[in-house]
Amino acid sequence: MSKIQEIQSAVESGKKKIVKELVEEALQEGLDPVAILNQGMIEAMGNIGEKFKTGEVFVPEMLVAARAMKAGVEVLKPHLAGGQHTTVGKFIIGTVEGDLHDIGKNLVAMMVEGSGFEVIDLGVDVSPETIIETIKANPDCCIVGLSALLTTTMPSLNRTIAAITEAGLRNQVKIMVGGAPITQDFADTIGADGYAADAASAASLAKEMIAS
Ligand code: B1M
Repeated sequence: MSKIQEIQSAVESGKKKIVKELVEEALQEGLDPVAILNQGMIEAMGNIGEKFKTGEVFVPEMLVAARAMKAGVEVLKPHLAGGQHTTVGKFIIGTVEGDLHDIGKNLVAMMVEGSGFEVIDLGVDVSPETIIETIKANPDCCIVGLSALLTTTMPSLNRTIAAITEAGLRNQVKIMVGGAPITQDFADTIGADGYAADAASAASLAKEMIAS
């Protein structure tokens, strides 16, 4: 079994300590941090999601796998995020109301921060009101990033954008959306300014948004 396959299997079985050790070893062996993330960890979460769908695993298994992945991401973080220190703008990010998934959102926050933004991470289950208060408290914020992982929380994206518009703040910020069930079409339908499929694309899109 290759090191990346070992990482994948340890993430899937929720072995947090072993994941940390394996990621450290993989980096020492010179493996590409992006491959460790994509093929080792994100693929493992995809597998665990499939097993959840077919009833082979339940919520506790998803939870321990998520914790194991987070432990691995902590080790990878300095190798992924890049070393830019100047601030190109403020980026508010959160997972929308009703949704507790934060691994993808955290990866987006990390990559966006690595590309030079100051990131204000509001966490999960973030209400439209909290987003609005945060924009008001940070009038220099240029982008709001919203993540949703459940089909049932996709309407929260819509509600959040509508609330930002009603609060008269829509022209002040660009809005980026993402998350597994989101598509470019959906983003267009709800009036977002942009959609990114993954964390690296989110970081490039953020830079494009402030350049335009
Ligand atoms: Co949940 N869950 N979960 N879960 N969970 C999914 C999403 C699911 C697809 C599993 C399945 O059925 N196959 C399914 C949703 C089905 C649907 O809506 N159609 C599901 C379900 C049903 C549920 C519960 C309802 C289960 C229950 O209680 N019966 C429940 C809901 C709780 C809630 O939120 N209210 C629930 C709970 C949980 C846990 C808490 C146990 C745990 C989350 C722990 C955590 O995040 N701290 C969990 C997990 C781990 C998953 C899976 C297995 C993995 C998610 C993940 O971390 N993926 C997931 C299955 C799957 O995704 N295949 C599943 C890895 C991550 C790197 O990818 O988040 O997609 P992702 O992020 C990507 C891109 O989407 C994008 O970039 C990221 C990096 O490349 N991206 C953005 C994300 N946000 C972005 C924002 C952007 C741009 C790009 O701009 C701002």
